[in-house]
Amino acid sequence: MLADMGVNVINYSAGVVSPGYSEYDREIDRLVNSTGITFIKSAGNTGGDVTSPGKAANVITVGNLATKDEERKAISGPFSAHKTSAYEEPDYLSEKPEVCAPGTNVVTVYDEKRISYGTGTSYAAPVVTGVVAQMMERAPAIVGDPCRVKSLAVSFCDGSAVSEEGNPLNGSFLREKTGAGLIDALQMVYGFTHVSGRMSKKGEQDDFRIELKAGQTVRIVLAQLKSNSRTLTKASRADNLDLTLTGADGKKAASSDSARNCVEIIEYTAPVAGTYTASVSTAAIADGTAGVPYGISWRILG
Ligand SMILES: [Ca+2]
Ligand SMILES: [Ca+2]
Repeated sequence: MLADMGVNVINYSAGVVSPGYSEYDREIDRLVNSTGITFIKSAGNTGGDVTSPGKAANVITVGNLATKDEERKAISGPFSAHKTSAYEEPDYLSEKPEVCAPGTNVVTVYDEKRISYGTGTSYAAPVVTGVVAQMMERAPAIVGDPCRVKSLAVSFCDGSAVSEEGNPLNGSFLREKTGAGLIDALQMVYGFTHVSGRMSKKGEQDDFRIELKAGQTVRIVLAQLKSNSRTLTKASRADNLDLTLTGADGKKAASSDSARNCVEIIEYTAPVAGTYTASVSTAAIADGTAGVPYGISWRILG
């Protein structure tokens, strides 16, 4: 119904604690897959389990970074996840949250007479939703394409802005508590290439050529959808696409090949100039899946 009204992006700052991959997560995965709406969800304020539907593979889940102190003064980075920001997910589901935003001591209008301050992922998620809405204005081709939106949103993140303490990597460049890091809207001014595709069988591969000069660093982000309606368990994971970068010499330069994450990220500095090839490959696909949509984006960092 919202899709019929022309809604392109939904912010959802709510949720419930539920074990595993719940019916709620599954329903929102189905909604994103069938409508193309981008669904942005607060991770939850449990300090532990991510709330549903934040465990859904197809949503962008947002954590809260402690960017202000108790006196509401700005502090400098690297920032930690706020102690209430939820980050735990079952080990057969995609790493959550994918991105973070400031959500600590955020100034809000309380009522007609009062200004107040709020803390929680509910404050962080709308920051990302706002950035995504601006992205859609700037690049209308990504409207209705939640994979490309997620790929770009993750690419806009600054991983060095978050603290590594108690926050281990869980897949290349995705941290347990803060995902790809702090979303940075200013990154939108940089040149991005973004493409959509669809994989329909195991062993299939799509190649994208990237010209690099010696010393240039490229960041490549692949985001895939869960495109079927089955439930997810340890024994029945989402379909699995992986990302590889091959050098001009035909040798593998870098790869990101998590079996569970729906986002793969490569950051690579070219030792020599040449044509590199980013490849999206299909590691696993369930019987009866019509096709797994994906979005890939890349940009030269410097
Ligand atoms: Ca996590
Ligand atoms: Ca993968």
